[in-house]
Amino acid sequence: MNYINYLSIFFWVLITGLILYFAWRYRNGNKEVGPSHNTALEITWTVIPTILVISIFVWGFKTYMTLSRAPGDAMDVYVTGQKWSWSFEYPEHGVRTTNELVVPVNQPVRLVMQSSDVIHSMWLPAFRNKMDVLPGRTTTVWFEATEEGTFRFYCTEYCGDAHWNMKGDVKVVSAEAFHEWIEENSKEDTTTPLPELGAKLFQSKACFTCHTTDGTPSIGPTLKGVFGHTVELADGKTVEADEDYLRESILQPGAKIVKGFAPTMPSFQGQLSERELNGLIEYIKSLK
Ligand code: HEC
Ligand SMILES: [Cu+2]
Repeated sequence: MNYINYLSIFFWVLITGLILYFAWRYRNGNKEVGPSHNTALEITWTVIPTILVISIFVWGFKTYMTLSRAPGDAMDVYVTGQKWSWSFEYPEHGVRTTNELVVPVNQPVRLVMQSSDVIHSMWLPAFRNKMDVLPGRTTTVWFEATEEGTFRFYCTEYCGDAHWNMKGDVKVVSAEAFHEWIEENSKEDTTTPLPELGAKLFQSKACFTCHTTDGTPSIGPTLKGVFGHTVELADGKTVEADEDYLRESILQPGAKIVKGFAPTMPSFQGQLSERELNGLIEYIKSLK
C-alpha cells in the first residue's frame, strides 16, 4: 500500500507541477513556442509507467494469493451464518459454538463458510479480513492471530432486520488454553438443571434476537406464556402448545407458522443435543 501511495504522491506532484508550470510558461501573450514532438521523451514516459504498473500487479497478485490460500497446516473451522447468528464448528473435536470463535495463537485458521438463508458477510477487522457468506456456496477466509486477546467480528450485510446483531468475539488463547477449552466443551453438559441450561442456550443460540420473554412480539412471537396456550396458525387452524409443538417449532419451524409472523425462523435441527432441546423446552415452559 505504501508503495502505491508514494508512487501516487510522486506522480501527482510531478504532473500537477508540470501542468501549472506549462500553463504559466506558455500563457497567452507569450510568443515562445515549445517543442511539439520528442520521440525519446514519449518512449520514456510510456515505458517507465508500464514497468511501474506491472510491478504493482506482480506484488499485488502475490499478496492476493497469500491472502486467499491458507497454508497447509491451517486449522479448519466450519462457519454457518444464519438469521441472526454465527455458528462455529470444530470438525475434529465435535465442538460447536454460537457467536464465539476460540482459536490458538500463532496458528493459521481457515474458516470454511456457508449460509443457511440469506447473504451474510464475515468481517474480522483486527485481522484485516472480510468475506461474503452465501447460501449454496462455500467461501473461505484465513488468518493467523499473533497476539492473545479478544477481538470482535461482525456481519457487514446491513440489508435488513438484524444482521447488525450478528456480532461476537474471537478469543485468541495459548495452545494449552485452547486444548483445555476444547476438552471442556466437547463433553456434554449433564449437570446444569434443564431450565437453566435452556436459559443459557436461549442466549448462546441467539434465540433472543427474534424472541422476547417479556410478552412483547419481536421478529418472532414472544415466548412468554406460550406453553399450554392455544396458538393460532397462519392457515387458520389452531394448535395446543405442548412439548411436542415446542420441539417441532425449534426443529422444523416451517411445519406450523404462527399467525401474523413470517416463516423466517431457521431450523435448529442438528445443532442441539436431546438434552439441550429438552432444556429449551423446559425454559420456555418456565416463562409464565
Ligand atoms: C430469525 C429469527 C428467529 C430465531 C433466531 C428464532 N426464532 Fe423462533 N420463531 C421465529 C418466528 C418468525 C416464529 C413465528 C413463525 C413460525 O411459526 O415459524 C417463531 C416461532 C417459534 C416458536 C413457536 C412460538 C409460538 O408462539 O407458537 C417457538 C417455540 C420458537 N420459535 C422457539 C425458538 C427458539 C427456542 C429459538 C432458538 C433456539 C428460536 N425460536 C430462534 C423467529 C426466530
Ligand atoms: Cu448477516
